[in-house]
Amino acid sequence: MKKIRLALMGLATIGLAGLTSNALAVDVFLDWSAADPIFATAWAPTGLSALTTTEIAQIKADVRTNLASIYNGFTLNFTTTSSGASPSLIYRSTTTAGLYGEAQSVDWRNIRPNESADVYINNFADHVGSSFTRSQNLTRLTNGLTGTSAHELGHTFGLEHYDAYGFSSLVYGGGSAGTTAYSGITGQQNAHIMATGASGASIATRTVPRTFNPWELLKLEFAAGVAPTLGLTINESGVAHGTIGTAQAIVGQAQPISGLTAINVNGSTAAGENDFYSFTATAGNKISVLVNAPADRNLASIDTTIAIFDGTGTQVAFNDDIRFSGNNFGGTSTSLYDDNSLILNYVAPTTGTFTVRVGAFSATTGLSNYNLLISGLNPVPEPATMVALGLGATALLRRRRKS
Ligand SMILES: [Ca+2]
Ligand SMILES: [Ca+2]
Ligand SMILES: [Ca+2]
Ligand SMILES: [Zn+2]
Repeated sequence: MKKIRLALMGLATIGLAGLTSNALAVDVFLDWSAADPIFATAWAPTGLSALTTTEIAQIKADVRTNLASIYNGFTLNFTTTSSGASPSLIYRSTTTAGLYGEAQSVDWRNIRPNESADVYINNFADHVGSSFTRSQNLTRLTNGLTGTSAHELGHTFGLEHYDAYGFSSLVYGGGSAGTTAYSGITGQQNAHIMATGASGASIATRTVPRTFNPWELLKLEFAAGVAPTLGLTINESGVAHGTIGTAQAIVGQAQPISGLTAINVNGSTAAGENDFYSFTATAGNKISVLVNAPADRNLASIDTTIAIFDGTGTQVAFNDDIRFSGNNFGGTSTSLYDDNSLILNYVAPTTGTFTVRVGAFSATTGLSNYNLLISGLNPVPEPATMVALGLGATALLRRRRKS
């Protein structure tokens, strides 16, 4: 489905090559400098006496502790003193009703390291009320501020709202044509950090602790400077791979925080071109495939499609656009989020080779770049695949002796 993208003008094209793992912790500055007077607005509906200086300090301390817990394993250090250029969360107010926070951008792979995000304290007034005790209201406010802080920061590291649906009990339900919505969604998405109003997030789900699901964690593992073991990104092969038979063989890398195995491919298509990638998966593996084309990074102007084929060359899963609304995900009738493509948790029915096709909705679409993130593929290449990847027999023998 064609949708006009909002172009972010004036941003230079940023190269994708050369990203490496960064073991040094990155400071995230929690900027509360404007916050204290705004807490009165957020607290007003409680009808209780004003928050004390001590209580406000405790909220700030708890938000910081909670963020460290939510981002546990990542190389982030949440600090309340600015150390110069660093990602920052700015606690302030807004005149826009209902807006809890706002991120500078959605920055897949964290190409821009020092973005900021706002958290609008005044709008958290709807998280509290006179029917709750002082202690309950403090907890509700703290949980709300924590969730939005983690959410907006997540955007600056590349997370999208649809990532909230990447919980492991969700199973691909779109059929071979991707026309059917996934089933079995009963609100689980709203227990995760990237949940939003469109996914059905409510005051009830915003006032309790939320966590990242495995798919959200995996995408964060591709955020440069944030992941202790940066997800593997390779470039598309220069050799034509426009059919299942000529598909580029890829293998995954195990990621320690999400526990998933994944690879990201930096590729492009010209008008009428399809790119095929093959990999092995074990029966029961949950295969997720995202074609991501952030508009501000010259990964734009493409309305993508993706398909998965089994070892017999039969199409078993398909997606054109990313659609969701509340407990509906996928299919063709739910609300359009993005004209990129995402298949979540296609369960491999057998052990063997699978092939993914990246295509464009329109065969006349011009040259464009994309990132293809695949998880659930096997990490250890079969010998034949290793040869195809250019790893010689010597390397293979050396590997075997060591193991
Ligand atoms: Ca960023
Ligand atoms: Ca290509
Ligand atoms: Ca599409
Ligand atoms: Zn958001």
